[in-house]
Formats: sequence, structure tokens, C-alpha cells
Amino acid sequence: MKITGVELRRIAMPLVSPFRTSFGTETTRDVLLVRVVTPDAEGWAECVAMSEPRYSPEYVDGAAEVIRRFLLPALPVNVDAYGVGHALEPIKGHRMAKAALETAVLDAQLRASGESFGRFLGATRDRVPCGVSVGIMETIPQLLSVVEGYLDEGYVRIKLKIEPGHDIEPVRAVRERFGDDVLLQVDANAAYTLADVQHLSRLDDFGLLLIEQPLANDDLVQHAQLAKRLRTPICLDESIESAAHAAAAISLGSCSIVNIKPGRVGGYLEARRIHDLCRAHGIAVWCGGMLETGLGRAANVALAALPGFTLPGDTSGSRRYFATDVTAPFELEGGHLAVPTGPGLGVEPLPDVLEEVTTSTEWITV
Ligand code: OSB
Ligand code: MG
Repeated sequence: MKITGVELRRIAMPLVSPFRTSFGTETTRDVLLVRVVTPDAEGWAECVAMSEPRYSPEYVDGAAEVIRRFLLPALPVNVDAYGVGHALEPIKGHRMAKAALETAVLDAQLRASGESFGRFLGATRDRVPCGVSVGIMETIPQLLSVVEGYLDEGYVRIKLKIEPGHDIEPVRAVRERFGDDVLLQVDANAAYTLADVQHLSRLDDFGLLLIEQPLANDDLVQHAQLAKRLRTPICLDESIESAAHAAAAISLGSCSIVNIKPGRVGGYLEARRIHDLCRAHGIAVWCGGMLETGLGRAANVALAALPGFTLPGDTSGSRRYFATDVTAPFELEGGHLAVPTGPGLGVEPLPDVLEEVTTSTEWITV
């Protein structure tokens, strides 16, 4: 593909309700969209970096800066998606920024050849079961009513955000109210330390599918020690930034499940490598989310249709986060989302909505 130019577009997407985690509260999703223009087709991608570096070191202004200053100048004139990763290797880190650029090139390439993301990645299903990530609420009654709403919408799995002081009681309340059959898991976003092992073992009574990222991002060894002391399976999110990290975590026994977020690991090609590695080692994977708009969601749903994704993902419907999405909304049918089948992402930004939510655009001639 010959890239003639790239548009960096910032959009502000108000959330339907604040989303609180152990690392902060979001009320608006500030998203960087990347549009790659080639003579044959255009490609879109969404950068998952958040406004502030609280989930990971990346943040949206930094991602835009590294794309314009270092990533675009490093690309050869003619490049395909595999070549993007190769060309960007000398630049350290910034995986979310790299993922956005690689995904936009991949989208352009697939739109030009008429192939869908699902087909390219190796999807084996035409729809995927959906879970939902539930933020930390002010009160237990509020939490129960929010969870009830999601179960009524058909979500097949509930994930509760936890933090010290808000962990055992919310889990107990959800179990007591909705029963033992609900697929239930928790996500600590790195809020605990190994000193909390006894406290965390109290979660073992609730039959959780998993506990996601209890300890710090770089605590692979400590997660392995924790895994020996808990019956609840450990799933890693923040700790896994590459297939090499996944291999290390598997060797150490740090986790038995991996949350794959393509942005966090540098793109869909690396996400597929992690899937393949985990599958070969009997490690279950599921597709995480970063409050994506329809553009990012489309590709995530395609990835989640690969055979190793044996647990429901955080692939919720558009209206979980947005009253109006930038694409036609993803809507649950019987707790599932359909994998898009059109070329590339298989979805288009709606020009009117896009215009309305745009806060800035920048055109870069390559
Ligand atoms: O830890 O999985 C996480 C959102 C932003 C940053 C980190 C995480 C999350 C979520 C929401 O849990 C996932 C989603 O529904 O998109
Ligand atoms: Mg997580």
C-alpha cells in the first residue's frame, strides 16, 4: 500500500454514565481516530489510549505526538500491516499508538482486497457472547440495580470493578441477589499487593470465573506467588503487553487466563500471536475493551470470534457507553454481537455524527 496521507482526528464521546475504576473516573471518552489514505482505499482505526496515564503509561495527547513525530516518519513509502510492525520496532513502547497506525493500514489493505477483519484474523464463529464491565458504584443497591439492567439486556457475564474497601461486599451482594449461576468475575486494575493475599482469598468462596490483574503491572513473579495461594483463577490484563510477556507469564505460572486487548499489545497481529500461544498452552483468553466506539468495537468483535476466545469478552453493545455511536450501533441479540462481514472493519463512521463529536483534525501528508 502506498500511503498518501494520514488524518488524526480527536473526538469527544460523552459516556451515558460515569465509569469508575480503581484508577479513576471517566465521564467523556476522548478518542484519537486515525484515517490512513491510500490510492485504493481508506483505513480507519481507533487509538485506545485514555486521557491520562493511569491505566498504562500511554495517554491520548502522547499517542498523537508519537504518531506524528516518530511513527509516521519511520514508515516506508510502500507498506502493509505486517510491514508497519517491523518498521516501528526500533521505537520503544507506545503500543497503543502503534496499534492504531497498524490497524488503520490493515483496514485500508483489507478494504482494498475485499476481505473482512474476521476472515483475515481467522474467526471461526459469526457471533460472540458478550460480557459487561460494571464500574464501582456509590452504593450496593445502585450496583444491584445496574447489574439487573445488564442481565435483563442479555449480557451473559458480569465483571465487577473492585478496589480495596470495595471488593468482598459487592461480590457477596451480587451473588446473593442473582444466584450462583451468573458468570461473575472481578477486575482490580492493579490495586492490591501481595500483602493482601489473605483478604483476596476471601473471594474464593464466591465461585468467580477469575480475578483480573490484582497486582501491579510489572508484578509477574508476585502474581505467580498469589496464584499458588488463591483458588480463584488469575487473569492478567495490564501485565501482558506482548506475546513475549504472555510467554513469561505462562512459564512463571503468573496466570491461567489472559485478557487480550489489541491496543495494549500493539495491534491485532500481536493479539493473534498471543491467542495462538495461549491456545497452544491451554491458557484461556478473552477480548478486553477500552470503551471503544463502533470502529474499535468492530475489530474487537472479529478478534473475539477466534477459536481460543473461550470466555465472554468485554465486547458490550454500543449503548453500554454511548447514546450515539460514531458507526451504526452494535446491538446485543440474545447476549451476542454479530461479527461484521463487510470488507475491513465492516463498519463506516457516520459523517454527521463524526462531525458533531469532532474536537480537532490534523492532516499529515506522508
Ligand atoms: O481494565 O479492563 C479494564 C476500561 C478502561 C481501561 C481498562 C479496563 C476497562 C474496562 C472496560 O474494564 C472494558 C470495556 O467495556 O470496554
Ligand atoms: Mg482489566
